[in-house]
Amino acid sequence: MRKPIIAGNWKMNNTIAEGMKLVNGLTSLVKGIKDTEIVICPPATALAVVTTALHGKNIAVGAQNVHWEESGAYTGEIAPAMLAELGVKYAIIGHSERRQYFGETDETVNKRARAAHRAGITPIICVGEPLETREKGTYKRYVSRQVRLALADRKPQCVAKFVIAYEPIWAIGTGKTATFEQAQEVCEHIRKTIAKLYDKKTADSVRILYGGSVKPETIKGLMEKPDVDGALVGGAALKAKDFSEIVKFNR
Ligand code: G2H
Repeated sequence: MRKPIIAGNWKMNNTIAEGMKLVNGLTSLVKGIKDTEIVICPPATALAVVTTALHGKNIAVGAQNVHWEESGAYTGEIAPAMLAELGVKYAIIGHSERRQYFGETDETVNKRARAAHRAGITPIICVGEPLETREKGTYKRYVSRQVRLALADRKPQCVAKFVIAYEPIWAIGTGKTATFEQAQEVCEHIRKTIAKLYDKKTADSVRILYGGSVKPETIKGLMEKPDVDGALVGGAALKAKDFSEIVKFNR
């Protein structure tokens, strides 16, 4: 049985004051929920304050990126141990916005995931195809290649703990959610890819999320699909009420 995860990606939104307002609202709205893992990923500036505020609560904190080296001359980057020290439990890695605007590659995604795992941080590895690949019909091949390169040289016991988020680029922030069937098709394909690379047991352990314009109205249909284990939520994670409704998809 895979425990569902609902993760909120705040992207470059919320000052500490704004973020804390959201956290306080959310904490009371999701109080007592234990059957779903709740994660919020604030910008780096708010991580210290938010992890302190959520200590011992049922909401875990994730970072939006992590560097692969332990320390050194990497201006602007944050090392895994620095995040772990704060109590950060997850790190989003390879989001399409990082791939598109900040030169993230499959190779750096692989290195970041490895470094995060070593520091006890669960990577949430993002994959997903652009519109033209979807239209050409080669999206499954595109996504399985991203998965293969992200996981290259990792042992099955590590991979079993990873989280993969399928976020078709054409559905991100556009209001166009993939249909439930489209999400299931690719999430199932990702699981089959992992089974081929490793084994069925590993593939059955990995949690696969869908991301791209997830809203309170769409979460239930997505979660009914057998290979969708949760969601990575952007826009709707910025409102405590919307995000809490997504978290409570099974209520
Ligand atoms: C996809 C998603 C969160 P949104 O980027 O990672 O954002 O829900 O706004 O499409």
